[in-house]
Amino acid sequence: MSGTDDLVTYEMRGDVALLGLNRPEKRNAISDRFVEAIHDAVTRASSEAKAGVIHGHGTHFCAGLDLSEHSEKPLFEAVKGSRRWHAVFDAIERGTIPFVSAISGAAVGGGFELAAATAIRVAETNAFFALPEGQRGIFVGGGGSVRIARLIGPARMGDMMLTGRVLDAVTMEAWGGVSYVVETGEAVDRAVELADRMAGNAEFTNYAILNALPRIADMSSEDGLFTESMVASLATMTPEAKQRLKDFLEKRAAKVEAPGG
Ligand code: 1HE
Repeated sequence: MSGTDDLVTYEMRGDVALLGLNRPEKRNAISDRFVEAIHDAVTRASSEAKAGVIHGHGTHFCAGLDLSEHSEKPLFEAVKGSRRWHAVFDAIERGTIPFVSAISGAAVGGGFELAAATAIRVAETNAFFALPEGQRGIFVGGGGSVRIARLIGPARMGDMMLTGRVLDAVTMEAWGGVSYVVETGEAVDRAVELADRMAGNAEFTNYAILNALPRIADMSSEDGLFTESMVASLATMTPEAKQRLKDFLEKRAAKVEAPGG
């Protein structure tokens, strides 16, 4: 693990890999070395687990870019650093297994960008979200202009960056930036529960959800519908789909239950 494994703890819970950002004394601020540790852990999880959860040790999820390193960087090094974040976060967003983020405390700047790369965000009531790049004189560089803008809309993202406003978990849920709000101390358990549910899906379907949906969103309607037909047909061809459909038809698979049912 290239000497970086202490920065991200790794544990398996059944089929789910639990990745813990482990630099609490710096509020899990992401240094260059930390990006590589995240990469190593994501690569390991992608080969060993069926789903993953990312959480932060200490009281905060992640304070974003390590500003102490960034201030020293020459221009081209900063560009390469940002591109490395893109590659690592892309492996989270469009890899082979789905990830869930469990957010407590700050999800700020690059911390919010990291959470935005996961398929689902679970936030505790104490969580807060900000994009203080305007105040710091920098710009998002970890994929936020694409991922966060798509989650909450470019106008709201611009509002956060321009004004430095800080949103609580409930407001961020209303804005579409998180999917679940839970009590303090409960995010990891809920995230593992959701990841476990995803781990029970057909692997190819999970892969198609992660990889086809964002690409189809980038396409024209015509191209998107065509691509959808191709992906849908491929999914149906897998032995796993054939078995699961047979199980349903022979009444061995769970039905869809009405909420509260
Ligand atoms: C850091 C960082 C950091 C904390 N880089 N060292 N991100 C920010 O602008 C957020 C800056 N951080 C904060 O606003 C606060 O630290 C928190 C709200 C996250 C947490 O507050 P608190 O009171 O719990 O902790 P603290 O006392 O502020 O910080 C503890 C230590 O962590 C302290 O160092 P110490 O040596 O004085 O103990 C802080 O300096 C250090 N620390 N955050 C470096 N970010 C790919 S582009 C992405 C662009 C961005 O991410 S911009 C947003 C950057």
